[in-house]
Amino acid sequence: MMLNEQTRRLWNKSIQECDDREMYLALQQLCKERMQTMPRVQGKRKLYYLSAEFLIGRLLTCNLINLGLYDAVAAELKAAGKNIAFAEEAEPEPSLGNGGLGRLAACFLDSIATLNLPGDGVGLCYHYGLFEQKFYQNKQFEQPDPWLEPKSWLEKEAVEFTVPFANGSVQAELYSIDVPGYQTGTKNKLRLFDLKTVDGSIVADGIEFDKEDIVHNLTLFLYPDDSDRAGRLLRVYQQYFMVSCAAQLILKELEEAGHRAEELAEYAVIQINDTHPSMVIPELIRLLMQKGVEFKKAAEIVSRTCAYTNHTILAEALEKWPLKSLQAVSPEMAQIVVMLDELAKEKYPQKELAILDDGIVHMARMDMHYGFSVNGVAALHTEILKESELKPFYDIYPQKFNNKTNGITFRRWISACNPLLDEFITERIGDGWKKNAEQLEQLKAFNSQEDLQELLHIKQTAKNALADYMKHAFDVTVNTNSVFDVQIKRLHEYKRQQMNLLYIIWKYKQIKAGNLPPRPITFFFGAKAAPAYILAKDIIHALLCLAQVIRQDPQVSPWLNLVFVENYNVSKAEKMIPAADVSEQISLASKEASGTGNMKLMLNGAITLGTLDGANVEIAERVGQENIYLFGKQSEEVIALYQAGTYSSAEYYAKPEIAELIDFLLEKPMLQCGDAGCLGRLYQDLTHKDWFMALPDLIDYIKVKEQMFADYENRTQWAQKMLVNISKAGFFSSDRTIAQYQQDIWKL
Ligand code: 26Q
Repeated sequence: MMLNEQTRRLWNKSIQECDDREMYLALQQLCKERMQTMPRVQGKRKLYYLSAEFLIGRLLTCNLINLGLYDAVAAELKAAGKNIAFAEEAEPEPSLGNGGLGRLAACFLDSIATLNLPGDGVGLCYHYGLFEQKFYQNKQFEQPDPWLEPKSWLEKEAVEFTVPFANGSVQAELYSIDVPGYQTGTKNKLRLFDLKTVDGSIVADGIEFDKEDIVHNLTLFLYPDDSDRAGRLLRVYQQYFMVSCAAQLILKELEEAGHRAEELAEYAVIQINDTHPSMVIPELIRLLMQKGVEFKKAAEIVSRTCAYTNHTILAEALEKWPLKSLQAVSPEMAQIVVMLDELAKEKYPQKELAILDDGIVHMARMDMHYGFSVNGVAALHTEILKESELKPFYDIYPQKFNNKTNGITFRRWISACNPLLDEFITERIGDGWKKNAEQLEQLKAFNSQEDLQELLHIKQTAKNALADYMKHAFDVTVNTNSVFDVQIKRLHEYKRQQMNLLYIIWKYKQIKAGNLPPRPITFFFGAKAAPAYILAKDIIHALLCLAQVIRQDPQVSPWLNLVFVENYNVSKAEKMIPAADVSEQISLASKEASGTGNMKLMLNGAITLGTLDGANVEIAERVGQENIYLFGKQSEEVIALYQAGTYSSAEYYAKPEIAELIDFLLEKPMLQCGDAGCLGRLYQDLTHKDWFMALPDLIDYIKVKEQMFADYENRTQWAQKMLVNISKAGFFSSDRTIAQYQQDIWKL
């Protein structure tokens, strides 16, 4: 009944008379009204999770679940002859993140609220999220992706701040999105700042716009990872705008709660999500000094307030800005950075510990000197930080270092996206696992023939659903009897989609030679490449060309299918993950800080094929050798190879069995589908550079993958592996991660 009231009030229509969009908006309004009257989570100390990205995805389903409304609403719709799925599909996806780091922030918000911890997310309200990916002539093109609508989840707050840039001040407005806890009756908020004078009409062709026109462009776009240098200064403007607003908000709330500026650390804690918000440290100090706090005292207060999370060990991804850039954006803030550097040098004069070195500001170093906690995002990652990447800092501040292995919210990554699996679990062990994920362990006992058949049936149903979606959305046919092998993540050389490409070429050649696999295989890819990342785009091109070669080959196409899903995002992930049989986690060991897709796929009963990298190590520890397929060099060996500098891809190319796979890139079938320039560049890279060492792991990868496809044919044994994976996934709940942040760092 509650929905019918809503559609009457909103549209003066019955449920039956509403179209999908009207239905979606009525449901959104229903949630918003419920959340408006909900109290905020209370506590002494408040967390501010500062992040340039919150990849929240669509909100309707998860909000209905957390508010306890989902079942009632779905039933009401069903009684009216409607399916809630169509309303869900009408929601535009806010793509306010690049990938893992942004999605992690979104999972954390759900868990923070669910654990009843007082904590808000603070970031930017980009008008276009990450670009929309389009394929044309087997290449990626980028389009703006508007997501804001007149009626959205955003609410305007009655707060405005002035941000003082060197060349004039700008005005900021604040929007917020309510974040309800799962069955808590309380909420936190995601606060997103926007520039008042932003103007979408300056966007020209594709995603091109005037990068100098700060007053109109500042919050238009989210920066793609590793983007071009031409627009770099804009990134500094964005970051300073974000942290200046955040710092003003934090001090305002402190004051409103009746506390003094000197008491900041007692009442607030700031989690700095990678170095993107690191300028909050000098900015807070600047504002405290304006309030009369002396510099050293202000630095000490802020150091007890801020904690830093590192998400990468790729040296080229650690942010460094020329001091000149900071000065061009905010001379006052830049001056504080210089003072912080001098203060740190008094105690620690060593070059490798310097914040400012040769005119360059090392953001992570500022976080480590002036934060009270530094954490990595998986056990292996944190060890590597301590032993190599950040070793000089670990030597002087060992007590600051700690690990927080990433996690994912089970509300979205099982309850919302895989309701049949949710039901399978709940029927057997009750619903306690939704609040206490470790209870999933109890599922392991349910391994009768009947249970395992049921599990296989649920997987098959999800595969059928994905196949239906591929048909109506892309007019692509997939064989639902094939193995679904899935690699979904940003396109990066270190993630090694190119190694998967070489496997598929190998398989193609095997089939041509008459060696047929036990059953057909569908290789799914989903990946965006940063617009300026040439080699990543070449890999996409090669995969799309290979897909066409396979499609056009009647001898191979009954056995192989390569499906590259255009514009991979959270909504696509929610469709692909429940349907996956195999989870490709094949990064070069030591390079993937954690990964979180690996956890989502495991939770949904996919078996991991991977290297001992990031959180894969902890997955392997929990499921045991029989329930995961591992291959390739281990991290110590890789690190030693880099140190020695002896790796030569040419030596591997000298092996005929490897050469024939790479050579295929430049043979007639591929050249007929693609661009010789792009394919040639990839060929050159693999044969002369291969910086992320795809070739040394390739033969082992092929061998282990073959074993895995053979094992897949023992369906009950495979289902047993699925069951173990699901039952061991409890550790990877973001509720556990957040409980650890609370216990060791935040102490709210
Ligand atoms: C930096 C400067 C200029 C422009 C863009 C950037 C930029 C933007 C985004 C740099 C990095 C990112 C994103 C990094 C990221 O997503 N890292 C992933 O974080 C996950 C959550 O911890 C881990 O699971 C992944 O292993 C890690 O790659």
